[in-house]
Order: sequence, then C-alpha cells, then structure tokens
Amino acid sequence: MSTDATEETLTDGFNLVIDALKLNGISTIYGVPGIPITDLGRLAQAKGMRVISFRHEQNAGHAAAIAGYLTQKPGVCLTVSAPGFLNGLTALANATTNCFPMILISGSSEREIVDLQQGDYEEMDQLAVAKTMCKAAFRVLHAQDIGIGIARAIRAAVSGRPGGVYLDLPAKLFAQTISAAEGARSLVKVIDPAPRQIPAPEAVTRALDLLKSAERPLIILGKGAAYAQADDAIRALVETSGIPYLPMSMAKGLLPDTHPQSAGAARSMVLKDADVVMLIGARLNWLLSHGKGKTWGAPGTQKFIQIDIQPTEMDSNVEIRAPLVGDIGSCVAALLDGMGKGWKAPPEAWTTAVNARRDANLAKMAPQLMSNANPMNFHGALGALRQVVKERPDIILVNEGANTLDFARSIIDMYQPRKRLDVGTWGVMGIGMGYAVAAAIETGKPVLAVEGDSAFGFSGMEIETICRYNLPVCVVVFNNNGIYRGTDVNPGGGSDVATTVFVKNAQYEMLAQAFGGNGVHARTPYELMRAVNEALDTGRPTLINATIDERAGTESGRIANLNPQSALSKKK
Ligand code: ADP
Ligand code: TPW
Ligand code: MG
Repeated sequence: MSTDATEETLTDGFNLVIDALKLNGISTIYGVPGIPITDLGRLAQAKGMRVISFRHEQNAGHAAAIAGYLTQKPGVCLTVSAPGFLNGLTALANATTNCFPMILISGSSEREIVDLQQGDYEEMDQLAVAKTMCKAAFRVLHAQDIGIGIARAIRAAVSGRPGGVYLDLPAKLFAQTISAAEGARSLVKVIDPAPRQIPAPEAVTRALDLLKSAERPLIILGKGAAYAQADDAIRALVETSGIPYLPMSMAKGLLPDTHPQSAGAARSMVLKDADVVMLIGARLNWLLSHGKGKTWGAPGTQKFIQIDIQPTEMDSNVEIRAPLVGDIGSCVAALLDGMGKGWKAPPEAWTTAVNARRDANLAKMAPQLMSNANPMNFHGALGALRQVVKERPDIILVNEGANTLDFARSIIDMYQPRKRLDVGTWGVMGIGMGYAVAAAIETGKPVLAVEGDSAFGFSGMEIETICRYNLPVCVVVFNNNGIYRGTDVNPGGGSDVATTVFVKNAQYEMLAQAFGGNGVHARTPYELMRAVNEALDTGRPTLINATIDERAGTESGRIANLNPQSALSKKK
C-alpha cells in the first residue's frame, strides 16, 4: 500500500474477506491452497489467522464442520474452484445433514465465461451446484459487499437449525480495490448471530402435563443437545425429573455414561417400553428407527414430546403430542421452572426395571472386555481403550468404521460433553482425520481417533497434516484386513480378492513414520494401552496399527438389517 499522502489509501477483496472474518471472531481457516485463493491463505496467515492446509479438501471441510460443532461459531473451509470446490462439497452437505455450522468459501472462475460456457480454467457454475446441498448459498461480486456477504453467511450457518453455507467468491473479486475507509465501513459485526428462541408458555405446560402423566417416561438426548452447550441445565433437568435417559452417539458424555439414570445399556428395553418419550435435540430418523416398528412399542402406545429449534421437525415421522419449539437452553430452563418443587419422580417400578436391565447387560459385557485373545478381538482392544478414556476423561474421541464404530460406541464410556465425535447422521466414512485435526486445534486437548482400517483410508493421507502441525493426535487403526472383516472370498473364484478385503497385515504404522511421527504395532490389549498412554502423555503424533482378528467383525456392523438382500447373499 502506498504511503504517498496524496494517494487515497486502498484496500482490496483479499483484505476485506480476512478483516470481515476476524471482525466476527473467526480465527482459523481450514483449506487447500491454489488459484485463486493462494494469496488469501497467505494474507490470512500474515494477518494473524491460523490457516491449516490439508492434503484434500474433503478433510479440510470435515475439520471446519466439527470446529463449528465444538465452538458454535461457523468453521470455515477454503477451497479452489471446481474440483477443489467439489471435494469440499461432501463435507458441506454432511455438515448440513448433521446440523453443524460451517461456511465453505470457494474461489470461482469468471462469471461472464462460466455463464457462456466458454471453457474457463476450472469452470463450473458452483453456486447452482452448491444450492441443493446446503442451508444457504451466496455469491459476492463487489468488494463493497464482502462485509454483508460474510455476515449473511455467518447468520445463516448458526441461527435456527445450524447448517452448512456456501460462499462463492469469484477470482476477480479478490483484486478489486476500494478506499480503505469505505472498506472499513462496509464490514458488519454480526450481533447475536444465534438468537435465543423462547418456547411458548402453553407449549411448555403441554409438555409438562404429558410428562407428569407418564408411568414409564424416557428422555433421549441427541447431538443437538450437546451442540447447544446447555450442559448444566440439561443435567439439572434429568436429575430433577428422575427420568431415565438415553444418549444418542454424540450426546454420550453430556451426562457421564456412568450416571445412575443412564439407560444406555438398556436401550432396547426403554425404546420398547417407555410410554412418554421426550426428545431433546434428537431427530426420529433412521437412527431411532423413525419412532415406529419393532424397535418401539405397539403403535399408539407411546407419546412423544420433542424439543427442537426447527418447527418442521415436528411430526416428521410420527405424531408429536407436545412439540416444544425453541432453543434447547431456553426450553430446558422453562421445563425446569415449571417442574418447581412439587415434581414427582417417575414410578419406582419403572426406574428399578430399567436399572436392573442396564446392570445385567453391563455385567454380561464385563468379562468380554478382559479378553486377552490373540489376535485381539474388538472387546479386548476396546476394553483397553475404555480404561484409557476413563483415566483421561477430557481427551476427545473420534470414531469411525463399522464394527469399530458400533463396538466402541457401546464399550467406551464418555464422561464429558462433546468429547465423542463420529460418523453422525449419514454414517459417513472419511470424517476421521479432519475431525481429529480440528478437535486438537480448537480445544487444545489430546485426541484419540479409533478407526476401522477401511474408515481410516478415506482420510489417511492427513496423517502428514497431523505430523506437520505436530498435533497431539493418536490414531489407532483397527486392522482386520478389510471392510467389516477380512475373510471374504471372491464368489466368482477369480484371482481378484473379494470386494471387502484389503492387503493382509498391512503395516499402517509406517505411514506415521514416513512423516516423522511415532508408528507402533500393537498385538495385545496391553501393548495397545501402553502405546496409547505414551502417545497421550507425550502429545506426539502417533499411529498405532492394532491387529484385530480378521474373523471378528460382522457385515455392516450393527446395521446389517439395512442391506438389501441379493440372491447371492441369501444363498450363503
Ligand atoms: P442425533 O443424531 O444425536 O439423534 P440429530 O442430529 O438427529 O441428533 O438431531 C439434532 C437436532 O437438534 C436437530 O433436529 C436440530 O434442529 C436440533 N438442534 C440443534 N441445535 C439446537 C438448539 N440450539 N436448540 C434446539 N434444537 C437444536
Ligand atoms: C463415504 C460404506 C460403511 S462402514 C465402511 C464402509 C466402506 C467401512 C467398514 O470397515 P472398517 O470397519 O472401517 O474397516 P470394521 O471395523 O467393520 O472392519 N463410503 C462412505 N461412507 C460409507 N458409510 C461407506 C462408503 C461403509
Ligand atoms: Mg476393518
């Protein structure tokens, strides 16, 4: 910039984008550089932002999404045009599906050329493509509008039901100059980006009346409840009400899994037998069998109360008798208020039965967790990791895979809110390393990523990113030689291996060694526990290749029922 007093001081698109983000408290960008955004990343670094460069945009996008989940501020992912944009899009769509706030900022080619389809470098009508896959999509054409564009993107991402937002910034925008004074005036600091939404008093009364009438009430906590950061109020509601609660996967730890009211290990029983179910930030989607069918009680015997910020979520699958629309913090506070002093705990017959079932199921599992089978099975390996998390309740657990996911979810107890990050609503593979990187960066806590060998492969190259930034991430690859298990044979009898089988006994630990990290091979639960503890003590990037019996898993883990049956597999 010129120091000549006669010349007006100018700013440009690059500076305005960064100034607008910083003004709104966004201090980290996850992305992959290239035309036209290389200088944007450089300048962001120069101006004190943290810019984390990945090896693939999908992983940067997943990082941004989980940063949004953990902080309630939209995570920002920055990508180049067309192919980079498309690589980031899976993460944007996944964030929207999971109700995580993120903004995908993508450079794009020149509108005039794109719209006439004249074959620009990385030409694509990105805005049109993105629109169908996110909550909102905007394009900024003039430097004067950058402040408004970013303000709109932030508000759209975090207000109401959070989700993914696309922001299209054409190459030409970055070099546009305007006077620095006008630029400064054009920036917007978003006031109250996610306003509280107070529930109607009559809706609160309706919910309380229904809850009072229950003989076998149940509370289900979902990841919306974890996102809301109303931890104390939720705990107070559960404890004041005395009602058994069931945490959905990412809501584990909102109250410690060892809480006396946890019905986590009595899931089948409570879903079937409860007469009134209160959902807090959980949707009645496939993960809850849509609120009907054989997982649930007889049709018409169960009544639902649902707390959600999204009014159209009500009655999405079954009738909601008491919809409570508002933000979870406000709704839970209103319920607590209404319960007052005269609240009566649910009938003891119910709570005793739930606790008995839970304790029996836990007792049944306990000896399996001590398994010293060699090679390890899932219970033996996860029994060791369960102990690690028990001793270090503030570490963050990232988890993906099929068997590796399902077993870890039920075996590893969580003790604190928002410590379990997993495949979420889509059951998507590939979130692992992106989530691990962002969790370490955003929280400063050590991260333990428990990964199926297939799951790990979707983002495995980011082990270099983890080493490059020297992050306290310990990745454990549950190596059972394949997808679900390693024992399938090619039904055609040819020389190709079966579609679910990988190279046998792959040495995943060497991937970490290649980039200066610590690579370890663990064959027993003891070796696994020792290696994980060392990684978490030293904070050194570590990859542990944990050999799991290739016969141990089951097809699709616990959701085999969702597989359409082919004639081939019926024969088996
Ligand atoms: P899970 O997969 O854990 O069951 P879902 O992702 O299905 O959870 O549900 C999360 C729900 O939480 C969504 O319907 C979303 O609208 C809602 N939600 C997210 N944040 C809030 C909030 N602050 N207040 C109220 N509802 C929220
Ligand atoms: C983006 C389908 C679901 S689970 C899984 C795949 C490929 C891997 C299971 O094997 P893994 O775990 O990770 O080794 P384990 O313990 O059972 O052996 N593509 C995407 N998402 C999904 N969900 C799939 C494919 C899938
Ligand atoms: Mg596997």
